[in-house]
Amino acid sequence: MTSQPLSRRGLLTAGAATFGGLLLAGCDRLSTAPKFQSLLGSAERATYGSQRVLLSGQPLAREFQEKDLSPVFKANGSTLPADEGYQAMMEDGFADWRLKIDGLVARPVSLSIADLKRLPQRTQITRHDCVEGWSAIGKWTGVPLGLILKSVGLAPNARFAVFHCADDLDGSTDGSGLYYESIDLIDAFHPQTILAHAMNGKPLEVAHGAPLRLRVERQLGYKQAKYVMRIEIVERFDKMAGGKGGFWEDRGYEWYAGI
Ligand SMILES: Nc1nc2c(c(=O)[nH]1)N[C@H]1C(S)=C(S)[C@@H](COP(=O)(O)O)O[C@H]1N2
Ligand SMILES: [Mo]
Repeated sequence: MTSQPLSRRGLLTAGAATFGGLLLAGCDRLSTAPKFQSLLGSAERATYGSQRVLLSGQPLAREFQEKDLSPVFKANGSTLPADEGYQAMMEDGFADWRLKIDGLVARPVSLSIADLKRLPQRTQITRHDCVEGWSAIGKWTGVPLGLILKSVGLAPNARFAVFHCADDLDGSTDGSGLYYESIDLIDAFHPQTILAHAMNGKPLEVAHGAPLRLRVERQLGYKQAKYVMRIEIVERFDKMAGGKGGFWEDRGYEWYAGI
């Protein structure tokens, strides 16, 4: 391992090990490094936890074909964050943007879009359902969130992933309107839960959450956080913002928005 908090090699190896069930046969030097052992230790605990759940029968959201893609996919909620820092990064093609992952993790990381694109990708065509009564079918490409969480190593008390976004949806100046969302580790490790950087084969447009948004396919539209800047792993979220785990949840919507 290099001295980086999380080398790409470490991320890929941990991902391959857990996804392919290979458990690093032949990587003796790497696997005996104390840093790596602790990473794998907690990652494995999370893996077992997630697999127990997956094996007990987590249905996949329906996936569609290219021919089913909606000709128009409405953009909803924020379509251009007002934040100056965000707009500066946008003008620069998000070259300076970094996704931070911190909280109850063994090794916090900061990843560029290029870093994310080098990891294993998943593409899925799914239907997005907004509570306002419209749906659209889109094709999403990105990195499975579970792969990243396994490699950063979750603490034993980790229970939720909180997505902090760049936009302030109610235009507050005190940060109380910043969009955020949260999901539990069951959904975080679900195979269709991805951090998407592309939509319909093209880089994600700003209106749809550039440069990165969450797709958590068995839940409603408002859970699909756009403009994700930071993922914080927590044990509880009741002391955060309005305490209900999301912008819309704080305003009365259900936290578990199953379809
Ligand atoms: N950051 C952020 N994420 C968000 C929203 C938002 O306003 N801000 N709106 C939500 C709602 S209600 C829906 S339906 C979808 C809309 O995604 P779209 O603009 O790609 O259609 O994003 C969700 N995620
Ligand atoms: Mo929505």
